Amino acid sequence: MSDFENILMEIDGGVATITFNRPNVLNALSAATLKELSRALDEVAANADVRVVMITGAGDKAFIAGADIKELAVLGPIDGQRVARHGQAVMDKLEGMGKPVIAVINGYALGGGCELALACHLRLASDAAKFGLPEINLGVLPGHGGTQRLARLVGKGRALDLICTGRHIGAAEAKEMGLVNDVVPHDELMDRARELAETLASKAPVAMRYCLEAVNQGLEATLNEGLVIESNLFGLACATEDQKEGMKAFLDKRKPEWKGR
Ligand code: CO8
Repeated sequence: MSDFENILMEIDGGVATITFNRPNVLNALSAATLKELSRALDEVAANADVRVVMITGAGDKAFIAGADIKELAVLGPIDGQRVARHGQAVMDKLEGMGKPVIAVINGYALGGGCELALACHLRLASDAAKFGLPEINLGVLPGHGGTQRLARLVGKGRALDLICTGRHIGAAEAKEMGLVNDVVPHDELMDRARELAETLASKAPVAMRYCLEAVNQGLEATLNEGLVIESNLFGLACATEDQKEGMKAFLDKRKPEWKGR
């Protein structure tokens, strides 16, 4: 197991759980934390036993309350751009890792924490969670993909509302605008997240990767280009042993046994 200082990583039955573990600063994303996350993502991407990743925050109060403001406060323009690009690259790695990542949002998801949740494929929130992109209150703007991913997820008008006012919203409003997939009672969050992760882990892994790719790449393309991406991936899926197994299992009226090939 890896030697992380700012995160915890646990792998259990096909599900890797990465927990941001700096509760005394509400799990603020320091540069060191971001580097560890990047390393953890490389490890789970390379581990064929891991089918699904859950990301959450330690303690009862925060998922991640943003980038570490102590570090941001001393940035000049060159480093500001470099640090933003690095954070964006880590979010891209998360989004493109080929395995579904669930943000399990147990409290404040602000600034870079909200941006990290936006890079995840699914977002499950506690009813105590709070969301926001308050960077405008610090004299800056979101720098880890928030201006782009939030607008794509909830639409331009709603994204500009949150980005330009910096206001915090509760879980119910986040659900209503499509920022999160579902909201559950705080005490049930981890159990419900685990159930969702196990459901995803029971699916055909290669087809799962293609689903993520088709949606992610297609959203950046024209409809026609997206449909070509989809049909090409569909063709590739038809070349897998899992396609033969999935359809044979249906016809045999039994559960499929995926090989991930
Ligand atoms: N960075 C560093 N420390 C933090 C952060 C943070 N983002 N958030 C909380 N903390 C620390 C507090 O300073 C405090 O430390 P201490 O006990 O030493 O005083 C501790 O965590 C507990 O916080 P509070 O006492 O403030 O707790 P409250 O319950 O009173 O308030 C809040 C909770 C509302 C979440 C409040 O802490 C808050 O507003 N935090 C900052 C939220 C924020 O502005 N986040 C956005 C940061 S900017 C960002 O994320 C940019 C991302 C893109 C970067 C691009 C790179 C260049």
